[in-house]
Amino acid sequence: MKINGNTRTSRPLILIVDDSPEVIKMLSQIVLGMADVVFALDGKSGIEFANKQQPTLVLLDVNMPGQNGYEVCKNLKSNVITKDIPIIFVTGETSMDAEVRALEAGAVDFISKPLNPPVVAARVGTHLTLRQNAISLELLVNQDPLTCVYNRRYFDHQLEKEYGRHLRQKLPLSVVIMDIDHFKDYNDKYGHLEGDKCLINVVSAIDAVTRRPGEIFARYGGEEFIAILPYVADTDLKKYCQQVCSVVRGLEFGSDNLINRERVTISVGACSGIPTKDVGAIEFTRQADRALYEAKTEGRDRFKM
Ligand code: GH3
Ligand code: MG
Ligand code: MG
Ligand code: MG
Repeated sequence: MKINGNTRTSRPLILIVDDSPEVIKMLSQIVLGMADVVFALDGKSGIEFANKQQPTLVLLDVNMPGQNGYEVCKNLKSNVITKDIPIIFVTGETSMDAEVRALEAGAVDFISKPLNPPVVAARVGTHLTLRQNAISLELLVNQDPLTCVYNRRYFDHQLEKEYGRHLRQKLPLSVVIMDIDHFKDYNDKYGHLEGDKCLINVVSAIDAVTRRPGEIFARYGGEEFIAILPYVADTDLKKYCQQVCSVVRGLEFGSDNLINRERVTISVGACSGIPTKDVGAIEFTRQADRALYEAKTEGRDRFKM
């Protein structure tokens, strides 16, 4: 999947969770120049919002009706979806105890009232920058620079996760490996830069048909790509394999002179099954790779599963 995802790279978003509209108003005025601002008047709706929108940063009150700030903080920190969002406590509490409790609950900072606007702005600014740098790095670490889809590092990590999830649920999972046929010849004929363009187009075409929720598509290496299809087996897997072969076959490359349009094909190997304890995720990849090899030896431009 082309990485556009749910991590914010453009204008940051700050979530203020506080039961006092006056405090929300004051904090909003302080940070509005740096970020978009949304608010929640209690912990429960703050948590719901954070899960849906994944703000860049949370400003959190301690004393609120319902869950207090420490509980909200612990909740956000124990959830994979929200655990990396920095939380700054902004509170009337001034004791060292309160500050320690906040930091132990996972907060990155603790600001006591009365608020000094320039200090609040400076601290919020620092944590926003740190978070955005972390998001950019995360993207770099997981993204293939040429094609902008996920890279092998991310894929391997996700496959382990999905494998575990499907093992617990006793439901089938598919892994599909795709390799461009005779791509060396394409490079030899048109040069490496044209080869790169071809790769980008092939990736876009496959990416566009790998869009169901939870599906992950990555560049596995050179001219090889790989997909995880959760809860997919048999007929659906076959359909997917036919579809990727067909969309790539339909692409046209090369000169504008219609007579000389170049085409490429891919060979595809797939493996599906319900994960078991004694067979690891790597075995799915290995089997898909063996199927790919068969597709190659049987003449290419086809799939095997
Ligand atoms: P087969 O059908 O057996 O897969 O043949 P092939 O030529 O595709 O396979 P081979 O493994 O011999 O060559 C892979 C080619 O892919 C060679 C390499 O230069 C090219 N390639 C790998 N990564 C890139 C890339 O990032 N850009 C370009 N332009 N070419 C790449
Ligand atoms: Mg309060
Ligand atoms: Mg190849
Ligand atoms: Mg290859």
